[in-house]
Amino acid sequence: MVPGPARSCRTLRFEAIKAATGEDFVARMVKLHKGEQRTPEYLAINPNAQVPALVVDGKPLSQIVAICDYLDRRYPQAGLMPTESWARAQAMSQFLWMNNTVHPTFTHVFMPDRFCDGEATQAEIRRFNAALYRTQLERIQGWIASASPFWLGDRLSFHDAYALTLLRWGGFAGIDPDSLPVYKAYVDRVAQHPAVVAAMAREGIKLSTFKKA
Ligand SMILES: N[C@@H](CCC(=O)N[C@@H](CS)C(=O)NCC(=O)O)C(=O)O
Repeated sequence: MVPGPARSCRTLRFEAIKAATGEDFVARMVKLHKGEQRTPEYLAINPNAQVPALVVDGKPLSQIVAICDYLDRRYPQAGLMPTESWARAQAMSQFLWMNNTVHPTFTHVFMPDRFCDGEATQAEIRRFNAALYRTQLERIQGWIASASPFWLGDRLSFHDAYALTLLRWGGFAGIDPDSLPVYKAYVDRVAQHPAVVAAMAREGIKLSTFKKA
């Protein structure tokens, strides 16, 4: 399996599956800052030149939602998504919004050069999307206000992995996690789960990325 690079807690879902099923995986880091996503070897795995990608029995799969849906169906005993139809649809709706809206907003903050030329315009794209990203984190904070202890209840889910990652990225967007206290308390709780501890240690990342100006 090739879960993608470090820096984003991407191996968390695999650690959760390992804890629940004993199934192991191999993580390979793809260094985006070195352009490794554009090497011929990686493009053969994901022609979109993006991480993450999952390789199962030599066959590649890209897109976070497709990867998680596959993992959930292959390892239902890990309980990473609800099984009841309506609860699953609701959970999928929230998961898709994080993937197709919040994640791309952060991409505009982190890589504005992908969207336009010129430093001034890029700075404006970064500023505008950092403010937008904050409103999106606030919406997630509203969703997890009743999380007990995790997003979907007793068990860790894909949602917890994404929510942790998105708040962590907030620090890179200049968003102080202390200004989202309910969200931060929830992520601090998630970060104590043994699968999360293992994933963060494996990837060598810290929870806090925010630096006061
Ligand atoms: N929709 C994609 C988004 C993946 C994505 O945006 N990946 C970013 C890192 S967070 C990436 O690989 N960027 C590399 C680049 O743009 O060069 C998915 O769900 O997998």
